[in-house]
Amino acid sequence: MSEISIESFNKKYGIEKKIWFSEIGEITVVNIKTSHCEASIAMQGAQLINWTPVGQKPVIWLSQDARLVNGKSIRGGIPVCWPWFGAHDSQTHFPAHGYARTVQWELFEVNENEKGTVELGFKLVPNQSVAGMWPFSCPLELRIRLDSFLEVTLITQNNDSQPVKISEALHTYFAVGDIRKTRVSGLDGCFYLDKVKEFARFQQAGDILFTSETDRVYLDTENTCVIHDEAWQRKIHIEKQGSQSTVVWNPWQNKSNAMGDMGAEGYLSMLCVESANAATNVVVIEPGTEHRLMVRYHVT
Ligand code: TA6
Repeated sequence: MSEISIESFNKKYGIEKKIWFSEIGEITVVNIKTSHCEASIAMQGAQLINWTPVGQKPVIWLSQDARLVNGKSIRGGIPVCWPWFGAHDSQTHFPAHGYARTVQWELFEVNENEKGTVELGFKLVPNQSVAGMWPFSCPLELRIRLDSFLEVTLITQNNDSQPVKISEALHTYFAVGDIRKTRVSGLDGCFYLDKVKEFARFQQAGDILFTSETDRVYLDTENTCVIHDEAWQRKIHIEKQGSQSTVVWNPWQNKSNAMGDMGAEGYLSMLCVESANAATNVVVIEPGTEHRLMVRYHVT
């Protein structure tokens, strides 16, 4: 539960039947319903956990067994991996994918434009419990634009006196009808590190098909990707800016069943295509400047 009560959230930002706040488990969630879409965003991690354009099936996947518990990562949605992606490069006891997704954020802006696009602004609340992991002055902001498209921008500001190095990802879980009838185009010819094969380096040939655990960091690519969701007769388009890496992940059956929060056979209905700066694609942010990672999703 965030410090501010639901009542005060609703008083400050609630728009009758358009924006309201609720509690799921221990987590405060802001809900939005417009003429274009429905969405929900957890205040912990500013983690979008639902985006469903009008007339579409949900585009973002949330595990049926997701645990909405304070301080624990939520399985699904768009986890913000920051200020590092994956395991910390020297402190093995630091949380995987950084700490931004498991701490409280503050909603500081809600706007609706003349076309009915709703934009929300969240900022990471400085938190003494993580200061030891990240001793830099780097305010973090997430901006979400909701329409028949979904746009998410992660903004890192370096207010420090020295350059700061980060790795990051918008670790998006997409909902698909059947992973076995799904493929991803857009990465043909790109080189990737294969986590399933001790991070050995390979080159992608053609579209990515899914027949077993898949966990790859595609490097040096700003390409737009498309998820061909054949079972649900749709394509999910993934455009990005400020991201040099694309991570593609499906845990497949054994790992999915072992994770405890993927739901029964959860792997069959999801696919992560993450817009990132990971591995050798780390980002150095000079003092007084900012770095933006932006993604834009739409369905045809
Ligand atoms: O992005 C892929 C990955 O790094 C996988 O290796 C797997 O660990 C996944 O993220 C989920 O990580 P999480 O910490 O959310 O369980």
